[in-house]
Amino acid sequence: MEIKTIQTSPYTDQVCGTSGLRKKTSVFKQKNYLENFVQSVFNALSDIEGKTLVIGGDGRYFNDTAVQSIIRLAVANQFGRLIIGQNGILSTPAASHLIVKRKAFGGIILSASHNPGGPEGDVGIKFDTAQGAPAPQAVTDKISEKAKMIDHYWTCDIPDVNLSEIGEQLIGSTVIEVVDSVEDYALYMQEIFDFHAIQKLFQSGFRMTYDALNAVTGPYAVHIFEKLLGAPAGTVIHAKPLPDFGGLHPEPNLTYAHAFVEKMFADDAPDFGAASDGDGDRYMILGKKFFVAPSDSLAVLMQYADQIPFYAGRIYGVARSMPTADAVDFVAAQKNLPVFATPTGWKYFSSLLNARKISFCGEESFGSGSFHLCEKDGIWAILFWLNILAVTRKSVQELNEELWHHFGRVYTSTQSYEGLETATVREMFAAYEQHAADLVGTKVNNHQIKEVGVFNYTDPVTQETAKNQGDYILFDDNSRIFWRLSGTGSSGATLRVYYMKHEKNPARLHENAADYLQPLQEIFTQLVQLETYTGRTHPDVTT
Ligand code: VG1
Ligand code: CO
Repeated sequence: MEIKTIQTSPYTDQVCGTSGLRKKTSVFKQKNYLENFVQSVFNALSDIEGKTLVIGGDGRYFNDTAVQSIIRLAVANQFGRLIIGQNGILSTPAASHLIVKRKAFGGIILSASHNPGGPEGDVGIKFDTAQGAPAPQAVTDKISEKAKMIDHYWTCDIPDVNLSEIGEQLIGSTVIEVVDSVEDYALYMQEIFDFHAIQKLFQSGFRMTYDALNAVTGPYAVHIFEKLLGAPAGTVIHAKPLPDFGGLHPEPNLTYAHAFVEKMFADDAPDFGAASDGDGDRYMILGKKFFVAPSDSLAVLMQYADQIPFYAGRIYGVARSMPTADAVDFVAAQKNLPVFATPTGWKYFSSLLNARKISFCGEESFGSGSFHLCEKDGIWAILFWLNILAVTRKSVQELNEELWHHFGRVYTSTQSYEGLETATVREMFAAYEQHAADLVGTKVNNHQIKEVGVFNYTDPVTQETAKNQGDYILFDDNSRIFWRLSGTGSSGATLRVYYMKHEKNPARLHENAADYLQPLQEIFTQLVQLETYTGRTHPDVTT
């Protein structure tokens, strides 16, 4: 087998965002675009020869061609072993687990996660380190640096590898191993949760619907929920991963998964509803006619963590991203455990998880996880809920409302304005920042402003800093507005605005979150002059 050196020239836009490199499919299909980036990843790492690399993706359009290209580059770069999910499929958490279990050097996950797929949609690449964790900033910076100066890559002329059959073959000096995408992950979940208790729950007539949104988690969900846990066939819907996700949006939230949400609010709704995003690292939980806010979900998991034997005696602390409402803080305080607030993006949790400063972490965007692996993990979170439901035999709504009655409810809502002009948004931010300091002590729409600021973060383990992670306004009653630009979009700018307010009045615990937080939304739009700058009066997505 001959290794070929291909001359190339750099693309200027190969810069990683919140979670790897994400671009329009048409951008990824440009000549040498994928190869440039993958070779830059390899160039940024040293000593790859003979090492093991995990490869898989969420099955979206371009997944299969991209996996074959990556195999060629990895063989030419002389990796010792490639572990590839069958048919090129691996969820992000399953890839993370395989990396650690098989002591791989790292992994390449082909996914643009919650961004739509298809020829008009997006493609993405994430690189995970040997800890199965998203590459930290220092590594992604180095990758981008290498991408800026790349002038050649190495590949080889080999036919497409048959990824449908499990087994091993040697190509050049590289072993190509195709593995079952689900098996190892499912075994791991059985180590963590009490499958026997959950089986009994299903035997008692408990009904669940899981929407895999035709994305990566279908095979995982069918195997775990239906086969191992005995939920009736048909519990998992949209189970087949499809290149275009069957037209469904791969981000489960109140806006995009509307049809599923409606099902859960119907009179004959099952007891429990769940869904995951494109690459399986996020989840949405619903009870019968009841939606669980991600920040409340994290609080419930924390409250009942000691019921899961895997975590008994190993509950150290919890972290949430700064924009995530602080419901979990109250649970942690009662348990006398520390809470960390990090910037958006899973990479900021990794050091805390590895140092065992925390056991659990979560984001407002429907991602939660624990030290069981260094990625967020949708199916894990859903199993966690099932385990709690099995042990307590309470309903989803009861579990939530008990916390509200005890600690008060932290109302929260996230609003996204998509497809804005980056320059205009920056101008709008700059104009606001000019007068921001003067706002302290003033009253806007009857809300007294206590503090304004920019969120800067220093990692308590590595001491690395991340600056300008979002703007915030804190009010006298501790309600809060936080806003930042999304780092996962592939065109224009997406503004995300996060509202939260702690309500202790028992008579006001059951309101619609978006309506309840409307006064804060009005303050925000007024203070940044949203309509003047962007022409927008309503967000595209409210969760
Ligand atoms: C979004 C979410 C963030 C999440 C990130 C990656 O980022 O807000 O919480 O970690 O997606 O998720 P942004 O920068 O668009 O707000 V995923 O499921 O792509 O791995
Ligand atoms: Co995802």
